[in-house]
Amino acid sequence: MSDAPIYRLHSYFRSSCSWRVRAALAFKGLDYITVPVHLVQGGGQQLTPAYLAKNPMGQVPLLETADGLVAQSVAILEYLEERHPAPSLYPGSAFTRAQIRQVVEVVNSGIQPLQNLWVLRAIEHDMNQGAAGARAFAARVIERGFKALETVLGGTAGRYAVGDAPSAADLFLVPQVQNARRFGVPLDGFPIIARVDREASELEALKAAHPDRQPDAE
Ligand SMILES: N[C@@H](CCC(=O)N[C@@H](CS)C(=O)NCC(=O)O)C(=O)O
Repeated sequence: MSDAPIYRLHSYFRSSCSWRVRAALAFKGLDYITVPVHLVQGGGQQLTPAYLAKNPMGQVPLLETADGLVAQSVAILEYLEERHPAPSLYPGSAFTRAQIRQVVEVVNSGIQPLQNLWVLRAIEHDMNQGAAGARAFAARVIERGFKALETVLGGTAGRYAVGDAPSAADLFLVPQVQNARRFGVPLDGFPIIARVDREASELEALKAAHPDRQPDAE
């Protein structure tokens, strides 16, 4: 590894999607510079014209690479995997890797987008459901997704979300469980999710990427 970090990550400490990418960078031993993007202050720095020019979705994470900008955590993880294959975030056979991607997508497409900040703001303000209504919706979305995820993990989990090796699946699961806690979703009904979360949370990469350990943490 060269002395100067080759990556700059636009990140918000509390963002579960940024946590995924921070963990992937740490897992692969890649140094990077954090560029904080405050999602709340001043109406949200992700919505400034300067940031939208970089990521028209107005979201973090966003990775600046020597090749150019990459947004979307799944795309970023796969880019990092191709650039730095070892240690792999998608270990195992073609089928195992498909299982990893299945868990990733349950979180990435099936749960997180429905409890994203702008969605909850729309429910709270535009649909006049108030903060409590938005929180209740987020909790409902997570609970619904976790019911499915619990069943999926019943078929895939070993020590980690898929088998006995850590993978991208764990990097998506742990931050989503943190979201569940934030929105008051009890894990009692999801013993496999809770067990995998406990195990995977011990991974150094996920610990280093934890929201509380970020330079922009409040
Ligand atoms: N599918 C995208 C989702 C990114 C995303 O939803 N980011 C959230 C934080 S976790 C965000 O920036 N939200 C800002 C907003 O909703 O205004 C990814 O995986 O990177």
